[in-house]
Amino acid sequence: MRMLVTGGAGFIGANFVHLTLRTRPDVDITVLDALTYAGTRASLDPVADRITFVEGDICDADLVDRLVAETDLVVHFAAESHNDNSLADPWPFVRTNVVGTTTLLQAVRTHDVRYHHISTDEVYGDLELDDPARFTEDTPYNPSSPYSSTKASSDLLVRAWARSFGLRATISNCSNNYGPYQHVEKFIPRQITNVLTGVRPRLYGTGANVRDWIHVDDHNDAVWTIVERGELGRTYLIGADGEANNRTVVETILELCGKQPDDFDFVTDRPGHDLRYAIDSTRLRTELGWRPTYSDFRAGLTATIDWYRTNEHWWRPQKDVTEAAYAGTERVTG
Ligand code: NAD
Ligand code: TDX
Repeated sequence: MRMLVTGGAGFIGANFVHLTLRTRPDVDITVLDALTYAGTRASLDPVADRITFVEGDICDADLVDRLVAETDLVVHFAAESHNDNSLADPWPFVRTNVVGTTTLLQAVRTHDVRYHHISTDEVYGDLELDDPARFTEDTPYNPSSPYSSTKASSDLLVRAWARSFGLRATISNCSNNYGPYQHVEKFIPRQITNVLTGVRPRLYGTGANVRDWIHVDDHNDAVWTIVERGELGRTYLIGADGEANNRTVVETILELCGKQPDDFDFVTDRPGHDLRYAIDSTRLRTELGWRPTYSDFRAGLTATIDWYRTNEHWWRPQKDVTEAAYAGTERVTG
């Protein structure tokens, strides 16, 4: 089978390529990635001779049409993915997440290719900290940020193409991922690399916000489950029951790195900061029989810290420029 992976030089897409080569070595993989600040070929170095890499933009309709014509399956990861960046400048988010997805959908429609759309739980907005509810496939869309609203838009475009044009598509909405090859702008790698470089971790607001953490390999294993056994036209939520507040995550990273658990700073809160995400993945588990394998968040974090410790050459080039951008908006508050 031939597969086109968009955004395969980014965090989740690169891990998806690695997992696929380990578990489905017969799949013929082409990666399409624009190599924005968030993508690097270094994430694919270990498998460079086993895939075809195309540097290009998902908004380039001619290129996308040519690549889609030559494939059996598209798994679409490419996106602008960071909420803080979307608050500073929403335009790249509208372009890549909305126009880019539409460009892919048109090509997939023309060539009648199976399509899987990668999305986020953030399309559902947020939950109160003390609300026992979790998101399900029936939760109404209510995105908060430019990032999540462009992801919600892209999901709705997929649903429309499936209904109006019979697109053979599935959608997954996953919770917060962690693991190797994640850009240091994101919460967990930022705090790990801060500690590794002698800088205090930085918690937005009070650190009470809750995220539902899943190891990236569990996310990608669920994606394969949906691609292989999911019902066309359907949405599946992916989550591993990994709720934790940000302060607890930082304290755990500090402890696992041998530091004092209160060795962090509170900084300016993110505008519109979503309080809590929580996924109910019952549909995926009962209908498709999927289960996560990384049930121990501490163990997953320990392995991730080890990865960043031994792969400084991978993250070092991103670190200073990322921190310089944060320094422009962040103030220590406590
Ligand atoms: P990332 O920012 O690490 O990677 C995105 C990749 O897309 C990069 O390699 C970048 O170069 C590429 N890209 C960006 N614009 C492009 C364009 N116009 N054309 C071609 N390539 C382009 O993102 P990620 O964290 O790996 O997220 C991947 C997908 O998973 C996204 O769709 C995101 O919304 C979704 N998602 C992420 C999480 C998470 O916790 N990170 C959770 C749920 C869903
Ligand atoms: O330095 C920080 N301090 C901090 O307290 C950073 C970078 C973040 N945070 C907080 C904000 C969030 O509550 O940590 C939490 C996680 O932040 P991010 O890593 O920016 O993730 P989030 O905004 O939750 O979105 C992520 O999960 C859903 C991904 O970036 C999205 O692509 C995905 O859709």
